[in-house]
Amino acid sequence: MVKLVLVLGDQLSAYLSALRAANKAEDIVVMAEVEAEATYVKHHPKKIAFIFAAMRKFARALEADGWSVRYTQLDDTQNAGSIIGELLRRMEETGAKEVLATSPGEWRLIEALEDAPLKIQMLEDDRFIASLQEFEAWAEGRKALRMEYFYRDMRRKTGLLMDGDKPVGEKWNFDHENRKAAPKDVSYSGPLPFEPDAITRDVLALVEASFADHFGTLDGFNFATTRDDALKALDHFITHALPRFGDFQDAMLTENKFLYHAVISPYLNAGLLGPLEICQAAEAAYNDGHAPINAVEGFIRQIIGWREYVRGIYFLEGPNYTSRNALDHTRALPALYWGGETKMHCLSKAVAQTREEAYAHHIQRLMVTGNFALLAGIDPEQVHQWYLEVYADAFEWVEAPNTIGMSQFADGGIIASKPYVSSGAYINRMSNYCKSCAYSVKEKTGENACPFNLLYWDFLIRHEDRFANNTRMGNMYRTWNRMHEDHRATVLADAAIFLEKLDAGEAV
Ligand code: FAD
Ligand code: DLZ
Ligand code: SF4
Repeated sequence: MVKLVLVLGDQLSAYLSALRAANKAEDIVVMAEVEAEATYVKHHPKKIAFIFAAMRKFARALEADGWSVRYTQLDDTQNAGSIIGELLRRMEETGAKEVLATSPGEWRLIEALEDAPLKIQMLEDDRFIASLQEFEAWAEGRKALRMEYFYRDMRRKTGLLMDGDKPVGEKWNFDHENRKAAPKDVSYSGPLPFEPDAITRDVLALVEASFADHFGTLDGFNFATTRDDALKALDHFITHALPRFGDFQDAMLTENKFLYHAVISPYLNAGLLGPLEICQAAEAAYNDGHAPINAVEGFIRQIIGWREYVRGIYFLEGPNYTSRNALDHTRALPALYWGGETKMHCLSKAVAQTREEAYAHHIQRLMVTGNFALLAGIDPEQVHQWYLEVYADAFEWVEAPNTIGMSQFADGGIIASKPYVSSGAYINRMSNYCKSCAYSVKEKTGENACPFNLLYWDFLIRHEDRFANNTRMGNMYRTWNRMHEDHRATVLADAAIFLEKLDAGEAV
């Protein structure tokens, strides 16, 4: 009996479980560009264009491989507007009675498929190193779910950078070597750009016409949209950037959006690349003497460690994870996140590049936009929606734990053992942003003082009951307590003035 095989926009892998379970000779692949997926949050136009162009090319590749594909473009007159609607329409059209699907990466869509009046066989998404059952078993009975221990298991499981049962280089983690301040000159010119072909140009025109009110520009769209091109982008990174990836992993520069980062997360998360092949390419660069251990270990840890770990947490914690708000933060997301005027140079730069590229690297996300949101007490659900909208690599299973957990501490400390907060001093050490800022990073109080300096203490004092006894934060409170009483009162008063201005919509 004919079945429909659902392939979603982030399931563009030839070895997808739903395709593996299907019968190429008789089953029908269903792919659909739909309004509902593009607008349930207002995704960045570059993200939508990337997904639609990659979907169209993947559908062609499947056809060339002998599959029968029913593909719906956004502007097709029959388009039902949602994934479920499209499945129902194609069932009626083809007489198929059953759907084969690979489990989506978001509870919203999993629940919609489960609730739909359809017979669905939902298969595990096994494009990961660890299965969800494996993660659950690892988490079972542990007091704290620390990434580092999970990561070591993934090293053992994959054999990556292993010398028998010992880690290569005699250490599991070389992170302490990966915190160099921003370099003066960057020898890498950034990710490999791809000129849009005819299919991509059609998509760009469609997205421009359909989602003009979404934050972000389509100008300069140059993402890879096929597996072959994504492989080229990976190779370019491994050859030209990986050797210095570790050293400058946490650095930020006003003039450089990418530093030595890979910019492969959209390709990996959409399924054009797989996690193991990426790590094996990096490991080969180490074995060939092309890249040092601190770079290769650091890079592999992000993929088989952090990426797998956050996915495990997202599915372990269940559908309500995105509405957690352990710190009771309620402030509305300020206009500066949408490009509204701000005098804070670091934020203005991080948001501007997000608008231009649908990309910011990890430290910009964590220590600039994320840090500010946390210090200012912004509602974590609004912060989460922002991250989900604006980045080309954002799918909820990976975005939400990074935002709600790692960045906003809204899960109460499942992912982060202490909140990732810092004053301006950290940003100044790791970047050259402060040199061009209207505020002074050296000033601790007054109108000119860097707002991160004010809000840092305001945050710690607001949440003293919760954090004062955290062993990793004791130093911060001891520093505060050593300050003169008058100074402390001025810091808190100035922070309150800053937040009032922020709430009043002033360009702070
Ligand atoms: P590189 O720095 O070159 O790292 C290589 C790869 O490691 C990445 O491509 C990515 O696949 C993986 N990786 C690195 N850090 C993480 C991490 N913390 N979690 C998962 N994978 C990681 N990553 C996403 O893929 N999608 C998201 O929606 C997302 N949202 C984030 C939100 C916040 C608030 C924060 C702090 C981080 C978020 N990250 C997210 C993690 C990280 O910032 C991005 O993976 C990274 O910036 C992607 O750029 P890159 O390919 O140049 O990464
Ligand atoms: C993100 C996205 C967008 C913008 N559009 C589509 C689409 O039109 N059709 C589709 O199948 N998938 C799309 N996606 C990806 C889905 O939203 C994604 O599969 C879920 O959020 C689960 O990760
Ligand atoms: Fe950002 Fe403060 Fe530095 Fe300005 S002075 S760039 S606000 S950290």
